[in-house]
Amino acid sequence: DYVDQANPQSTRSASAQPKESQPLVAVVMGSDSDLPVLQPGLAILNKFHIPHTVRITSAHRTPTWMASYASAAASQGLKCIIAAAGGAAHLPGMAAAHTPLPVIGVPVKPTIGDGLDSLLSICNMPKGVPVATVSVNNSINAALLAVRMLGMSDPGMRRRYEEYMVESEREVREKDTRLAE
Ligand code: RP5
Repeated sequence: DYVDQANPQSTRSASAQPKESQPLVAVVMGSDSDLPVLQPGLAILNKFHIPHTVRITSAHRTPTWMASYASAAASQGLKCIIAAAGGAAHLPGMAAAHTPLPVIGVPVKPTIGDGLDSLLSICNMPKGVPVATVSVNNSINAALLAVRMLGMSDPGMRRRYEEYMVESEREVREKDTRLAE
């Protein structure tokens, strides 16, 4: 569920996931302004039927909540965290500091600039605290990386990923064929 931290009582679904599913992936963001960037990644998680939860856990505006959420994530049964933030993008790194789970960082392009600041803020972590960082606004790759991680212990998931690869290749080959005609 998507929970607006300014109004936690008002919950609306951003992912259309069945309520009864145990979330395996947490998708967290620094602000609800990041949500549009995350929607393509959420579509990937839905395509692979991955139960997930979507939350706002700002490293700056809700630091205590962010730390408690990341600290509890592993014991909640989550398997990985996708964390998106822009500008002074501290959320992915701070989440990684509070959890042993793999954290995938999505740099969000800020209003000013091309997003290089977000990218470097997320990937330039000190040794010992890794964040797997995708390119600016690339929530699709973040979600696909999460699928690959889950596929390590879920043969069905890995099979669906292999089917996705075949499907992707077929799409490109069809485009190539049309161009060559
Ligand atoms: C970051 O600041 C958020 O991740 C967002 O990308 C950026 C701007 O937030 P808003 O001012 O739009 O809420 O913490």
